[in-house]
Amino acid sequence: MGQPQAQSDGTEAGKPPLRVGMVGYAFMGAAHSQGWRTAGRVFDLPLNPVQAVICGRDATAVRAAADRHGWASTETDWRTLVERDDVDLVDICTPGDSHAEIALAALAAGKHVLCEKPLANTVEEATSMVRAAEEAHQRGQVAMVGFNYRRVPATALARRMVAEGRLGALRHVRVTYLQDWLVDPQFPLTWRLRKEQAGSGSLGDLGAHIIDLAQYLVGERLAGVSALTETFVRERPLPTGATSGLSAVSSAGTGQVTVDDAALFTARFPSGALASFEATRYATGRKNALRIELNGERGSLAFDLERLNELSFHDGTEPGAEAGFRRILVTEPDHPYLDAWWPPGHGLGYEHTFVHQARDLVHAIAEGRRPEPSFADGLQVQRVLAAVEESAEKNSVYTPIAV
Ligand code: SOE
Repeated sequence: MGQPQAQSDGTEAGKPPLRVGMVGYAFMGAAHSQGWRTAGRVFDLPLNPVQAVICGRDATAVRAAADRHGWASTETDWRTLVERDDVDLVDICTPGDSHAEIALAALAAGKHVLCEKPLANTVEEATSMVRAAEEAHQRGQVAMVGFNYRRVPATALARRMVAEGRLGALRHVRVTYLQDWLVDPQFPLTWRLRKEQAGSGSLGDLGAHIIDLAQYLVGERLAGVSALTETFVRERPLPTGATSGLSAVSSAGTGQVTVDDAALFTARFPSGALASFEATRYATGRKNALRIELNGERGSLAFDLERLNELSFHDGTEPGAEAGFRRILVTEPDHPYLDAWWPPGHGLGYEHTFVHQARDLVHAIAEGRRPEPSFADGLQVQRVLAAVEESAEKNSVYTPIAV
Protein backbone atom coordinates (compact mmCIF):
# COMPACT_ATOMS: atom_id res chain seq x y z
CA MET A 1 0.00 0.00 0.00
CA GLY A 2 1.03 3.60 -0.42
CA GLN A 3 2.58 2.67 -3.81
CA PRO A 4 1.07 4.27 -6.92
CA GLN A 5 -1.53 1.95 -8.44
CA ALA A 6 -0.88 0.62 -11.96
CA GLN A 7 -3.68 1.42 -14.40
CA SER A 8 -4.89 -0.80 -17.21
CA ASP A 9 -2.77 1.23 -19.65
CA GLY A 10 0.31 0.41 -17.57
CA THR A 11 0.98 3.94 -16.33
CA GLU A 12 0.59 5.05 -12.72
CA ALA A 13 -2.48 6.55 -11.12
CA GLY A 14 -2.18 9.15 -8.38
CA LYS A 15 0.00 11.45 -10.49
CA PRO A 16 -1.26 14.42 -12.46
CA PRO A 17 -1.63 13.49 -16.14
CA LEU A 18 0.33 15.08 -18.97
CA ARG A 19 -2.05 14.67 -21.90
CA VAL A 20 -0.12 14.59 -25.15
CA GLY A 21 -1.45 15.50 -28.61
CA MET A 22 0.86 14.50 -31.45
CA VAL A 23 0.79 15.94 -34.96
CA GLY A 24 2.26 13.54 -37.56
CA TYR A 25 2.48 9.77 -37.48
CA ALA A 26 5.21 8.64 -39.88
CA PHE A 27 8.77 7.71 -38.85
CA MET A 28 9.23 10.37 -36.16
CA GLY A 29 5.62 10.00 -35.02
CA ALA A 30 6.24 6.31 -34.41
CA ALA A 31 9.49 7.04 -32.58
CA HIS A 32 7.92 9.71 -30.34
CA SER A 33 4.96 7.39 -29.65
CA GLN A 34 7.43 4.84 -28.28
CA GLY A 35 8.80 7.53 -26.02
CA TRP A 36 5.43 8.58 -24.60
CA ARG A 37 4.23 5.00 -24.21
CA THR A 38 7.29 3.82 -22.33
CA ALA A 39 8.68 6.74 -20.32
CA GLY A 40 6.15 6.47 -17.47
CA ARG A 41 6.54 2.71 -17.25
CA VAL A 42 10.32 2.72 -16.93
CA PHE A 43 11.04 5.96 -15.08
CA ASP A 44 9.44 7.29 -11.91
CA LEU A 45 8.01 10.50 -13.39
CA PRO A 46 6.32 13.39 -11.59
CA LEU A 47 3.55 13.47 -14.23
CA ASN A 48 1.80 10.62 -15.96
CA PRO A 49 2.11 10.88 -19.81
CA VAL A 50 -1.17 10.01 -21.51
CA GLN A 51 -1.35 9.48 -25.29
CA ALA A 52 -4.54 11.50 -25.73
CA VAL A 53 -4.75 12.25 -29.46
CA ILE A 54 -2.83 11.87 -32.70
CA CYS A 55 -3.41 13.95 -35.81
CA GLY A 56 -2.94 13.37 -39.55
CA ARG A 57 -4.78 14.52 -42.67
CA ASP A 58 -5.82 11.04 -43.84
CA ALA A 59 -8.59 9.81 -41.47
CA THR A 60 -8.09 6.11 -42.23
CA ALA A 61 -4.32 6.23 -41.97
CA VAL A 62 -4.31 8.22 -38.74
CA ARG A 63 -6.85 5.80 -37.19
CA ALA A 64 -4.51 2.93 -38.07
CA ALA A 65 -1.57 4.83 -36.58
CA ALA A 66 -3.54 5.51 -33.38
CA ASP A 67 -4.36 1.81 -32.99
CA ARG A 68 -0.82 0.75 -33.74
CA HIS A 69 0.93 3.26 -31.50
CA GLY A 70 -1.56 3.45 -28.64
CA TRP A 71 -3.31 6.81 -29.04
CA ALA A 72 -6.79 7.22 -27.54
CA SER A 73 -8.31 9.40 -30.26
CA THR A 74 -7.62 11.01 -33.63
CA GLU A 75 -7.99 14.36 -35.38
CA THR A 76 -7.50 15.28 -39.03
CA ASP A 77 -6.89 19.02 -38.47
CA TRP A 78 -4.03 20.08 -36.20
CA ARG A 79 -5.88 23.33 -35.41
CA THR A 80 -8.58 21.32 -33.67
CA LEU A 81 -5.96 19.33 -31.78
CA VAL A 82 -4.15 22.37 -30.39
CA GLU A 83 -7.45 23.86 -29.14
CA ARG A 84 -8.60 20.72 -27.35
CA ASP A 85 -9.05 21.14 -23.58
CA ASP A 86 -7.82 17.62 -22.95
CA VAL A 87 -4.37 18.31 -24.44
CA ASP A 88 -1.54 19.70 -22.27
CA LEU A 89 1.37 19.20 -24.65
CA VAL A 90 1.59 19.33 -28.45
CA ASP A 91 4.28 17.12 -29.98
CA ILE A 92 5.16 18.22 -33.54
CA CYS A 93 6.43 15.42 -35.81
CA THR A 94 5.64 16.96 -39.20
CA PRO A 95 7.97 18.20 -41.97
CA GLY A 96 9.73 21.47 -41.14
CA ASP A 97 7.46 23.75 -43.17
CA SER A 98 4.66 23.41 -40.59
CA HIS A 99 6.73 23.52 -37.37
CA ALA A 100 6.48 27.27 -36.79
CA GLU A 101 2.76 27.57 -37.50
CA ILE A 102 1.79 24.64 -35.28
CA ALA A 103 4.17 25.62 -32.47
CA LEU A 104 2.97 29.24 -32.41
CA ALA A 105 -0.68 28.13 -32.31
CA ALA A 106 -0.01 25.56 -29.60
CA LEU A 107 1.91 28.03 -27.42
CA ALA A 108 -0.87 30.62 -27.90
CA ALA A 109 -3.40 27.97 -26.81
CA GLY A 110 -1.48 27.46 -23.56
CA LYS A 111 0.16 24.13 -24.41
CA HIS A 112 3.67 22.88 -23.77
CA VAL A 113 5.46 22.01 -27.02
CA LEU A 114 7.93 19.39 -28.18
CA CYS A 115 9.10 20.05 -31.76
CA GLU A 116 11.19 17.68 -33.89
CA LYS A 117 14.47 18.96 -35.29
CA PRO A 118 15.40 21.09 -37.09
CA LEU A 119 13.33 23.63 -35.16
CA ALA A 120 12.16 25.37 -38.35
CA ASN A 121 13.05 25.89 -41.99
CA THR A 122 14.46 29.40 -41.57
CA VAL A 123 16.11 31.58 -38.94
CA GLU A 124 13.12 33.95 -39.14
CA GLU A 125 10.65 31.20 -38.28
CA ALA A 126 12.86 29.89 -35.50
CA THR A 127 13.22 33.41 -34.08
CA SER A 128 9.44 33.82 -33.89
CA MET A 129 9.19 30.44 -32.15
CA VAL A 130 11.77 31.45 -29.54
CA ARG A 131 9.93 34.71 -28.89
CA ALA A 132 6.63 32.87 -28.41
CA ALA A 133 8.28 30.22 -26.22
CA GLU A 134 9.83 32.90 -23.96
CA GLU A 135 6.45 34.62 -23.51
CA ALA A 136 4.79 31.28 -22.87
CA HIS A 137 7.45 30.41 -20.31
CA GLN A 138 6.30 33.40 -18.23
CA ARG A 139 2.91 31.66 -18.15
CA GLY A 140 4.48 28.36 -17.03
CA GLN A 141 4.73 26.65 -20.41
CA VAL A 142 7.73 24.72 -21.62
CA ALA A 143 9.07 24.28 -25.19
CA MET A 144 11.73 21.81 -26.25
CA VAL A 145 13.33 20.87 -29.58
CA GLY A 146 13.91 17.17 -30.20
CA PHE A 147 17.60 16.48 -30.65
CA ASN A 148 17.33 12.89 -29.47
CA TYR A 149 21.00 11.93 -29.82
CA ARG A 150 21.80 13.86 -26.65
CA ARG A 151 19.80 11.12 -24.95
CA VAL A 152 21.99 8.17 -25.90
CA PRO A 153 23.54 7.14 -22.55
CA ALA A 154 27.01 7.05 -24.17
CA THR A 155 26.78 10.62 -25.51
CA ALA A 156 25.46 11.84 -22.16
CA LEU A 157 28.39 10.09 -20.48
CA ALA A 158 30.79 11.69 -22.99
CA ARG A 159 29.37 15.09 -22.09
CA ARG A 160 29.91 14.35 -18.39
CA MET A 161 33.51 13.29 -19.00
CA VAL A 162 34.30 16.39 -21.10
CA ALA A 163 32.72 18.64 -18.45
CA GLU A 164 34.79 16.91 -15.74
CA GLY A 165 37.94 17.81 -17.70
CA ARG A 166 38.92 14.24 -18.57
CA LEU A 167 40.05 15.39 -22.04
CA GLY A 168 41.54 18.72 -20.94
CA ALA A 169 41.46 21.58 -23.44
CA LEU A 170 39.90 20.37 -26.68
CA ARG A 171 41.85 20.63 -29.92
CA HIS A 172 39.77 18.69 -32.45
CA VAL A 173 36.11 17.78 -32.88
CA ARG A 174 35.50 15.45 -35.84
CA VAL A 175 31.90 14.64 -36.72
CA THR A 176 30.26 12.75 -39.56
CA TYR A 177 26.68 11.68 -40.13
CA LEU A 178 26.51 9.28 -43.07
CA GLN A 179 23.49 7.64 -44.69
CA ASP A 180 23.06 6.13 -48.16
CA TRP A 181 19.35 6.08 -48.97
CA LEU A 182 19.73 8.50 -51.92
CA VAL A 183 22.49 6.62 -53.76
CA ASP A 184 19.95 5.26 -56.27
CA PRO A 185 19.16 8.09 -58.74
CA GLN A 186 15.71 6.50 -59.19
CA PHE A 187 14.79 7.08 -55.54
CA PRO A 188 11.73 9.35 -55.73
CA LEU A 189 11.48 13.03 -54.98
CA THR A 190 9.94 12.84 -51.49
CA TRP A 191 9.31 15.85 -49.24
CA ARG A 192 12.81 15.57 -47.77
CA LEU A 193 14.18 16.61 -51.18
CA ARG A 194 12.03 19.72 -51.54
CA LYS A 195 13.29 22.98 -50.04
CA GLU A 196 9.81 24.40 -49.51
CA GLN A 197 8.95 21.48 -47.21
CA ALA A 198 12.26 20.39 -45.68
CA GLY A 199 14.16 23.71 -45.61
CA SER A 200 17.37 21.99 -46.66
CA GLY A 201 18.61 18.46 -47.36
CA SER A 202 21.33 16.52 -45.57
CA LEU A 203 22.33 19.78 -43.94
CA GLY A 204 19.14 20.35 -41.93
CA ASP A 205 18.26 16.69 -41.53
CA LEU A 206 21.62 15.22 -40.50
CA GLY A 207 23.81 18.30 -40.10
CA ALA A 208 21.44 19.75 -37.50
CA HIS A 209 21.93 16.63 -35.35
CA ILE A 210 25.72 16.74 -35.45
CA ILE A 211 25.90 20.49 -34.87
CA ASP A 212 23.74 20.11 -31.78
CA LEU A 213 25.60 17.05 -30.56
CA ALA A 214 29.05 18.60 -31.04
CA GLN A 215 28.07 21.80 -29.24
CA TYR A 216 26.41 19.80 -26.45
CA LEU A 217 29.53 17.66 -25.92
CA VAL A 218 31.97 20.57 -26.12
CA GLY A 219 29.77 22.85 -24.02
CA GLU A 220 30.30 25.78 -26.41
CA ARG A 221 28.63 27.26 -29.47
CA LEU A 222 30.40 27.37 -32.83
CA ALA A 223 31.89 30.72 -33.81
CA GLY A 224 32.03 30.40 -37.61
CA VAL A 225 32.11 28.00 -40.57
CA SER A 226 33.59 27.42 -44.05
CA ALA A 227 31.36 25.16 -46.11
CA LEU A 228 30.79 23.16 -49.28
CA THR A 229 27.45 21.70 -50.31
CA GLU A 230 26.47 19.64 -53.34
CA THR A 231 23.39 18.21 -55.02
CA PHE A 232 24.62 15.17 -56.93
CA VAL A 233 21.30 14.13 -58.52
CA ARG A 234 19.29 17.18 -59.51
CA GLU A 235 16.23 15.52 -61.02
CA ARG A 236 14.32 12.53 -59.65
CA PRO A 237 11.13 10.57 -60.38
CA LEU A 238 8.02 11.86 -58.66
CA PRO A 239 6.64 9.68 -55.86
CA THR A 240 3.25 7.99 -56.02
CA GLY A 241 0.98 7.94 -52.97
CA ALA A 242 2.21 7.99 -49.41
CA THR A 243 5.85 7.72 -48.43
CA SER A 244 6.84 5.83 -45.33
CA GLY A 245 9.99 6.44 -43.31
CA LEU A 246 12.75 6.83 -45.89
CA SER A 247 11.11 4.65 -48.54
CA ALA A 248 8.75 5.57 -51.37
CA VAL A 249 7.48 4.34 -54.74
CA SER A 250 7.98 6.37 -57.92
CA SER A 251 5.71 7.04 -60.87
CA ALA A 252 6.07 8.58 -64.31
CA GLY A 253 7.41 12.10 -64.49
CA THR A 254 10.32 13.79 -62.77
CA GLY A 255 10.92 16.88 -60.67
CA GLN A 256 13.80 19.06 -59.47
CA VAL A 257 15.70 18.31 -56.27
CA THR A 258 15.89 21.67 -54.50
CA VAL A 259 18.03 20.78 -51.48
CA ASP A 260 21.62 19.75 -50.84
CA ASP A 261 22.54 16.07 -50.97
CA ALA A 262 25.69 16.54 -48.92
CA ALA A 263 27.22 19.25 -46.76
CA LEU A 264 30.81 19.52 -45.54
CA PHE A 265 32.14 22.25 -43.33
CA THR A 266 34.96 23.18 -41.04
CA ALA A 267 34.32 25.32 -37.99
CA ARG A 268 35.88 27.00 -34.97
CA PHE A 269 34.84 26.83 -31.35
CA PRO A 270 35.51 30.04 -29.34
CA SER A 271 37.99 28.26 -27.03
CA GLY A 272 40.13 27.36 -30.05
CA ALA A 273 39.11 23.80 -30.93
CA LEU A 274 38.86 23.10 -34.67
CA ALA A 275 35.91 21.09 -35.90
CA SER A 276 34.94 19.29 -39.09
CA PHE A 277 31.45 18.17 -40.06
CA GLU A 278 30.17 15.97 -42.87
CA ALA A 279 26.50 15.16 -43.54
CA THR A 280 25.50 13.06 -46.54
CA ARG A 281 22.88 10.68 -47.89
CA TYR A 282 25.35 9.27 -50.43
CA ALA A 283 27.81 7.34 -48.27
CA THR A 284 27.25 3.95 -49.89
CA GLY A 285 26.97 1.24 -47.25
CA ARG A 286 26.56 3.64 -44.33
CA LYS A 287 23.03 3.43 -42.96
CA ASN A 288 22.90 5.68 -39.93
CA ALA A 289 26.55 6.24 -39.10
CA LEU A 290 26.83 9.20 -36.76
CA ARG A 291 30.38 9.32 -35.45
CA ILE A 292 32.08 11.87 -33.29
CA GLU A 293 35.63 12.02 -31.98
CA LEU A 294 37.01 14.60 -29.57
CA ASN A 295 40.73 15.04 -29.07
CA GLY A 296 41.91 16.99 -26.04
CA GLU A 297 45.30 17.65 -24.47
CA ARG A 298 44.65 14.95 -21.81
CA GLY A 299 42.74 12.35 -23.84
CA SER A 300 40.23 11.46 -26.54
CA LEU A 301 36.67 10.14 -26.77
CA ALA A 302 34.94 8.51 -29.74
CA PHE A 303 31.32 7.50 -30.29
CA ASP A 304 29.61 5.63 -33.15
CA LEU A 305 25.80 5.52 -33.26
CA GLU A 306 25.93 2.11 -34.94
CA ARG A 307 27.56 0.83 -31.71
CA LEU A 308 25.59 3.04 -29.40
CA ASN A 309 26.19 1.18 -26.14
CA GLU A 310 29.91 1.90 -26.35
CA LEU A 311 32.27 4.80 -25.91
CA SER A 312 35.98 4.67 -26.81
CA PHE A 313 38.22 6.49 -24.37
CA HIS A 314 41.92 7.13 -24.53
CA ASP A 315 43.35 8.48 -21.28
CA GLY A 316 46.44 10.38 -22.42
CA THR A 317 47.72 10.65 -18.84
CA GLU A 318 48.37 6.90 -18.61
CA PRO A 319 51.94 5.64 -19.12
CA GLY A 320 52.62 5.51 -22.86
CA ALA A 321 53.53 1.82 -22.91
CA GLU A 322 50.08 0.80 -21.66
CA ALA A 323 47.91 3.61 -22.98
CA GLY A 324 45.48 3.18 -25.85
CA PHE A 325 41.80 3.44 -26.67
CA ARG A 326 39.66 1.26 -24.46
CA ARG A 327 35.99 0.42 -24.77
CA ILE A 328 33.62 1.63 -22.07
CA LEU A 329 30.48 -0.49 -22.17
CA VAL A 330 27.85 2.11 -21.28
CA THR A 331 25.33 -0.13 -19.55
CA GLU A 332 26.14 0.43 -15.86
CA PRO A 333 23.48 1.75 -13.48
CA ASP A 334 25.57 4.84 -12.72
CA HIS A 335 25.72 5.76 -16.41
CA PRO A 336 23.14 8.35 -17.55
CA TYR A 337 19.55 7.01 -17.76
CA LEU A 338 20.57 3.42 -17.08
CA ASP A 339 19.55 2.96 -13.46
CA ALA A 340 15.96 2.46 -14.67
CA TRP A 341 16.75 -0.11 -17.38
CA TRP A 342 18.22 -3.60 -17.63
CA PRO A 343 21.11 -5.16 -15.71
CA PRO A 344 24.64 -4.30 -16.98
CA GLY A 345 25.44 -5.58 -20.46
CA HIS A 346 21.82 -5.60 -21.64
CA GLY A 347 22.07 -2.70 -24.06
CA LEU A 348 19.67 -0.08 -25.34
CA GLY A 349 18.85 1.11 -28.91
CA TYR A 350 17.70 4.01 -31.04
CA GLU A 351 14.14 4.03 -29.70
CA HIS A 352 15.28 4.49 -26.10
CA THR A 353 16.58 7.97 -26.95
CA PHE A 354 12.94 9.02 -27.45
CA VAL A 355 11.96 7.49 -24.10
CA HIS A 356 14.72 9.51 -22.44
CA GLN A 357 13.64 12.63 -24.30
CA ALA A 358 10.07 12.23 -23.01
CA ARG A 359 11.41 11.61 -19.49
CA ASP A 360 13.54 14.76 -19.49
CA LEU A 361 10.73 16.88 -20.88
CA VAL A 362 8.26 15.65 -18.26
CA HIS A 363 10.73 16.61 -15.51
CA ALA A 364 11.24 20.08 -17.02
CA ILE A 365 7.48 20.62 -17.19
CA ALA A 366 6.91 19.45 -13.62
CA GLU A 367 9.71 21.71 -12.39
CA GLY A 368 8.67 24.66 -14.59
CA ARG A 369 12.18 25.11 -15.95
CA ARG A 370 13.48 25.62 -19.48
CA PRO A 371 14.29 22.23 -20.97
CA GLU A 372 17.48 21.35 -22.81
CA PRO A 373 17.60 21.68 -25.75
CA SER A 374 15.29 24.70 -25.65
CA PHE A 375 13.82 26.51 -28.64
CA ALA A 376 16.68 29.02 -28.19
CA ASP A 377 19.14 26.14 -28.68
CA GLY A 378 17.19 25.14 -31.80
CA LEU A 379 17.41 28.70 -33.14
CA GLN A 380 21.16 28.75 -32.62
CA VAL A 381 21.51 25.51 -34.65
CA GLN A 382 19.36 27.17 -37.32
CA ARG A 383 21.84 30.04 -37.42
CA VAL A 384 24.69 27.61 -37.96
CA LEU A 385 22.73 25.98 -40.82
CA ALA A 386 22.18 29.42 -42.37
CA ALA A 387 25.88 30.28 -42.03
CA VAL A 388 26.80 26.98 -43.74
CA GLU A 389 24.48 27.79 -46.65
CA GLU A 390 25.84 31.34 -46.90
CA SER A 391 29.45 30.14 -46.83
CA ALA A 392 28.77 27.45 -49.45
CA GLU A 393 27.17 30.05 -51.74
CA LYS A 394 30.30 32.19 -51.39
CA ASN A 395 32.71 29.34 -52.21
CA SER A 396 33.55 28.47 -48.61
CA VAL A 397 34.23 31.99 -47.33
CA TYR A 398 34.58 31.84 -43.53
CA THR A 399 31.20 32.95 -42.21
CA PRO A 400 30.76 33.98 -38.56
CA ILE A 401 27.63 32.70 -36.88
CA ALA A 402 25.16 35.41 -35.96
CA VAL A 403 24.47 35.66 -32.21
C1 SOE B 1 16.49 10.63 -42.00
O1 SOE B 1 17.68 11.02 -42.54
C2 SOE B 1 16.49 10.51 -40.47
O2 SOE B 1 15.32 9.85 -40.17
C3 SOE B 1 16.47 11.84 -39.74
O3 SOE B 1 15.40 12.65 -40.15
C4 SOE B 1 16.41 11.59 -38.27
O4 SOE B 1 16.42 12.78 -37.54
C5 SOE B 1 17.61 10.72 -37.88
O5 SOE B 1 17.54 10.40 -36.53
C6 SOE B 1 17.65 9.46 -38.68
O6 SOE B 1 17.59 9.76 -40.05
